[in-house]
Amino acid sequence: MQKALIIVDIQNDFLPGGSLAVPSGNEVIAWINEIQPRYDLVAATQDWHPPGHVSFASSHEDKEPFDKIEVHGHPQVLWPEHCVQGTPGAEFPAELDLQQVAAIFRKGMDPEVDSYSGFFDLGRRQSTGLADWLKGMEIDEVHICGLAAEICVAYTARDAAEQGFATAVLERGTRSIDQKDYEQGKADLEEAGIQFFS
Ligand code: VGL
Ligand code: ZN
Repeated sequence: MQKALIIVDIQNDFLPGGSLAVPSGNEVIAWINEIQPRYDLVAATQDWHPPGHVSFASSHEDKEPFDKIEVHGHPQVLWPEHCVQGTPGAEFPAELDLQQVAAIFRKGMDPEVDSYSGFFDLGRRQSTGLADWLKGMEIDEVHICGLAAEICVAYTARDAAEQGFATAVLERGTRSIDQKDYEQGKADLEEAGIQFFS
């Protein structure tokens, strides 16, 4: 078994003080640093939106953050502006150890389509190449940590399992924005065969 760790969206905007902060999101960083040496391969994802991205409430008239709309026939939650390419909010925090990170997969770059998973956008139009890269590295098991637990971590885990990887979410390495949404999503993921390690 070759095991990979995927660190999802540990970026300043998702940390306390950021524009789309995950409560206590900063608490996972030291542990994620500590566990990286246990893996054969470590990758990170980076939410990386152009200004005016379709997922920003500010890109739509009369909309507020957390309103729900439809984009190209898919439900879309509208967010505060976050992780805009080249801004400090999109950067990884200095405390996150990137030394062992072999590759960074950026997502959410299409102005018209949002992307939660590190593998595919929400419309499933484009792949980031993460699955093929992991397979090329002969990875068969992936462990997922990062932010936010019920959004980008959950979508990444679902796609990892669907791509045929033995998949686990590392609960010590993740935090949610909404605990109730997380618990609901967790039940669905467990049904899809995804493990949760506490
Ligand atoms: C995320 C909302 C919008 C995340 C990214 O990383 O969980 N959430 N973009
Ligand atoms: Zn985003």
